[in-house]
Amino acid sequence: MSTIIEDIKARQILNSRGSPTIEVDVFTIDGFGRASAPSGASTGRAEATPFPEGGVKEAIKKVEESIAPEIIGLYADDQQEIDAVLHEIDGTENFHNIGGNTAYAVSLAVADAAADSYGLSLYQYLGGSMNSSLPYPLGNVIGGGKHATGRATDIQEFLTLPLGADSFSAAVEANAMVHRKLKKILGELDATFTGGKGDEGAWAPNISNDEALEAISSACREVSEELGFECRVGVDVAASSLWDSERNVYVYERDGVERDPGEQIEYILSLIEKYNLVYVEDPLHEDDFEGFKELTSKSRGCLICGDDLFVTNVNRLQRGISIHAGNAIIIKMNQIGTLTDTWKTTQLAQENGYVPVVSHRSGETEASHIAHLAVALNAPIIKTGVVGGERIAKLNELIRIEEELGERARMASLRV
Ligand code: 2PG
Ligand code: MG
Repeated sequence: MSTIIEDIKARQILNSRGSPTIEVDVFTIDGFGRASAPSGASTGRAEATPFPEGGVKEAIKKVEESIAPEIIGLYADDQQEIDAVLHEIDGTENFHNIGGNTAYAVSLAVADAAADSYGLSLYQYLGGSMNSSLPYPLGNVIGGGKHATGRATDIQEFLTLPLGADSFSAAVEANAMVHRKLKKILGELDATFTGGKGDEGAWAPNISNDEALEAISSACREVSEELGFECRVGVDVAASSLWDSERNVYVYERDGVERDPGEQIEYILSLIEKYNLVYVEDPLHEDDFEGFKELTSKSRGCLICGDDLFVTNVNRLQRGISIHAGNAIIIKMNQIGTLTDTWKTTQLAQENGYVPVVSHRSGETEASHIAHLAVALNAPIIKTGVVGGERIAKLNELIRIEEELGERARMASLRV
């Protein structure tokens, strides 16, 4: 068995929005790995640059001309070395030269090839199979913001979290039921509703934030009663998309309201209380560490999660930890580029009691690596969407992993 890298190929494929992205194949002497990069619509300013100037075509050239000559001949199971080489070739802080998505696809395809060389599943190779746990699926069921258009909700995502489920399969079923029930509820609320969905498969009706919260709360209640376990509600405000930095206000265009930072915190606290929210992501804009700190200290029993705030970056997370800003972090590998960096940030989060939430992007491919990543990293939550082939690919993979783990399968420990 050898993990020596013999060849690496890159090509342009499409993501779920029909936009071009990069896919990378890695061949070792005894194995093969493949990975493709997702892409965001509501991206954080501090994220890795997705592609070099010149886009996907240029990224492919970088793989062929700069990365392949350095990586061929190295061991695919020396992930740290591979990721260090990617940083060295790039030479900037945020993968400005080769692109974070290029780094993502190479780094992950190498791990995929190493796992295959050993005859292991990716989660087994990365995390081992004795201590692995399954994450709770956090599912986007109603949405707007930058993931939809027209008169959809200002808040980007209304999410369901089946906290009481005792298996991953039961949890997935609960989320699908919430999504199905909402079709009927939303049809009654919005006479113009055509069943239209946003980028992640969430319904995109023309309703207010409050109406959306009422609707998802009642769907979750019904499902909880039918299945006999707790199903709770969360939101991703994606507040950077609402923030007007010149006037220092959050603009809720659909709802016709503006809120200054103080009012925004009060508003979020009132939603947490009224709807018993278990999860709030990016309630404030991406540079408001102090606001996150205030909200975290004033809220109880709710995960306050940083996405655009932390961008999976260990330094930004460290800054948050030092002032107790938030208590959860979105882990999107393509925000930071490599597996090693992703692992470091997740470790730091776990050591400091922050809940890591492994997440999809709004533009996804059919690849299911993040399902393996969530299990390997022991992340208590995976955010993947509820319907649509590229979202289902992750959920179905987790159902298979649950089956493969057999008696050892257990849900991650998640205390809110
Ligand atoms: C988010 C994500 C995924 P995007 O804001 O959390 O839901 O969206 O990939 O567009 O950044
Ligand atoms: Mg987000």
